[in-house]
Amino acid sequence: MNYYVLTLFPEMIRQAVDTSILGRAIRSGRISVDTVNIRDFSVNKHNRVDDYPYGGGAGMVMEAEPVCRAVEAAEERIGKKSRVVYLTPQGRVLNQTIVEELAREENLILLCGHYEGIDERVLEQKVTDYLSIGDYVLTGGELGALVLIDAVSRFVPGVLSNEESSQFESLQDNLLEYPHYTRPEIWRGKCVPEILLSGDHRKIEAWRYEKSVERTRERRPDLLQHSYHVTGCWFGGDIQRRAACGLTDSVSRYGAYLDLDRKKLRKQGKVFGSRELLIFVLDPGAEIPEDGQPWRNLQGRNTPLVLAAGESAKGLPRMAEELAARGFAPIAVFENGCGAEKQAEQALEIRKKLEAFWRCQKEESL
Ligand code: 9D3
Repeated sequence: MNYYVLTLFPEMIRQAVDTSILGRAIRSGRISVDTVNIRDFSVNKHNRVDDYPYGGGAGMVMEAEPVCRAVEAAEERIGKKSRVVYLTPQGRVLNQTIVEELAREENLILLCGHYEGIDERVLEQKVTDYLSIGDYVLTGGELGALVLIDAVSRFVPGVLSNEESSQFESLQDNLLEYPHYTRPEIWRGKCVPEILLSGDHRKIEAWRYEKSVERTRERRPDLLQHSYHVTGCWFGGDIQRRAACGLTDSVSRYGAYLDLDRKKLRKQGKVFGSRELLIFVLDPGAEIPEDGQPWRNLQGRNTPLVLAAGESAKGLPRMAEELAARGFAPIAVFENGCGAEKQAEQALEIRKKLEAFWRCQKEESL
């Protein structure tokens, strides 16, 4: 990932990115951070880049021309079309989904404003994304750019070591992380929860999930409104099972698995709620057993659904329709493969679709 930061204070960017994990990532060539000093593109003999606002009012406004030339300088260095992110309190608030989406870019141009803002005309011409880092007031865009660089770089392969990278992100499932403990077992009279010493991994998992939910309810009840439970199910063989489990694990820390090939399950069926997500992987070429289709006893209650199948999938849209008639809301249908290479891409797509789904639900209920 190559970042191009356009700013009046390049040393502020350099200071931060040459340190710690980002510094290491730069030295190993996994990321690069180029700074472009907007002042170098001043069109004024006093090197000024700001002027009074038309219409009056407080503060100064950054001129369009130097900003435009700075963007073009970055575009020339890159040599192809890339996103231009303007850090501004008026942007969409950055979140983990946006971070992961940005991490898929090869180059990012980050524009940092100062003073009251930047002449609207150059923004209209050059900016592709308006992003804020939260609802509070900063003195300029540099800290926003740094926050973005830090969060995005974690998703660049090789930036985090195995130790540092967690397979599971804290915000998966929209739940906070469970509490952590290390030695000593008793510290100033306080014990480590007994269950963590039991060695019973199923129980430990269940306890951690419970703690995650409890903690989210206490500290971030707003997140809980968007929490969901993921079930990955499959119909077919090992390939489908692996795809279903892989996809489930990449969107959820606490996902469940369901083998639709099991006769018993086909008989008893299962009803999913609206706070669940069903990921359904099948091989549409597989022989469908006489006692019905694999979805025969699956029922949704407005349950978001992801359907995926192997390369030769044909009947998928029809299956999506049938499942829709059974109470599922198809949010994504992947017809062309569900291998490991595609997994990260599909997981991100699922998360984006799911967020849109929740947004829709919320609007409908208003
Ligand atoms: C004091 C000026 N404000 C008018 C009431 C508008 C204003 C302009 C520029 C407020 C802050 C800034 C500088 N902030 C950023 O450039 C910025 C920012 C932020 O302030 N909050 C959250 N995210 C970001 S990203 C860039």
